[in-house]
Amino acid sequence: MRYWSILFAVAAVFSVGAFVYAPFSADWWLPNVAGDPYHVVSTFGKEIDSLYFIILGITGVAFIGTQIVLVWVQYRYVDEIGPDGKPTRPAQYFHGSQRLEVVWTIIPAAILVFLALYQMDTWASIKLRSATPRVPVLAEITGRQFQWVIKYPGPDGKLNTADDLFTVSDLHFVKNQTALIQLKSSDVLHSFFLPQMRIKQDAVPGMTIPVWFDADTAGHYELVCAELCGWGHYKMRGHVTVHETEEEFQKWQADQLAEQNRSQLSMASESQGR
Ligand SMILES: [Cu+2]
Repeated sequence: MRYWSILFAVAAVFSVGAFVYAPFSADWWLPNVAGDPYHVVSTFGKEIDSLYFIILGITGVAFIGTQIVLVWVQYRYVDEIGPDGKPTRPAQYFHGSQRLEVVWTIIPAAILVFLALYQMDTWASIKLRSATPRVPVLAEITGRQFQWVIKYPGPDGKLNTADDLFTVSDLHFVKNQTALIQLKSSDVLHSFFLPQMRIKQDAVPGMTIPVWFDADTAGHYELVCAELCGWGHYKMRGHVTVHETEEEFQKWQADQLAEQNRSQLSMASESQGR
């Protein structure tokens, strides 16, 4: 039945078409700034994206090639019954082709080695502890089922003091400043994911992992968990606010601290009243 190969061809044409069309349609493409869809906000975002495009190009060529072969094989070797009621082309069994296997092992291996070497500098500059920028820690972020507990050092700049500010899944930092966080997990594996800043880092129980990023455009972005961490995984969607100026950030922090103290006071007086 050649109908099946036609059906597969339609699916292949549709998916190849979507693949080719996606880069030209902002809504389908990588997450960036609202109203400026092709602008990467973080300093190393461009580097990450160019690596992504190289991998996408290679896998795209392989994808289109395999789709063509898939449809052609289905069409060419369709099961046909002759007028005598027997298959016109009986099945043949063979033990495979060693040459073909060598070729399709060596080519992907060579591509993987190339990618591994090519991305090394980018990885080293973003992920290695030795490359951690020497800036004050913005916050300690602890993933837990199912929220991001964010602890800011407060006005004294030191963590674990009386003026620490706590927020839940609400991350704030300042435009054009390197934000350095200490990432932790208090239960299972989570993955700290800032799609617009091209940052993804696992939060591992028992470890404190430095993570840094920046943004050249003030605004609102997303913080999500990219690790399926339990039934409430979807709830770990948080908000990121990039402030235009340091003053604006300080003001936000002061307001939040006042609010935090007020609610603590009211909780204390409530418990005394009982
Ligand atoms: Cu999670």
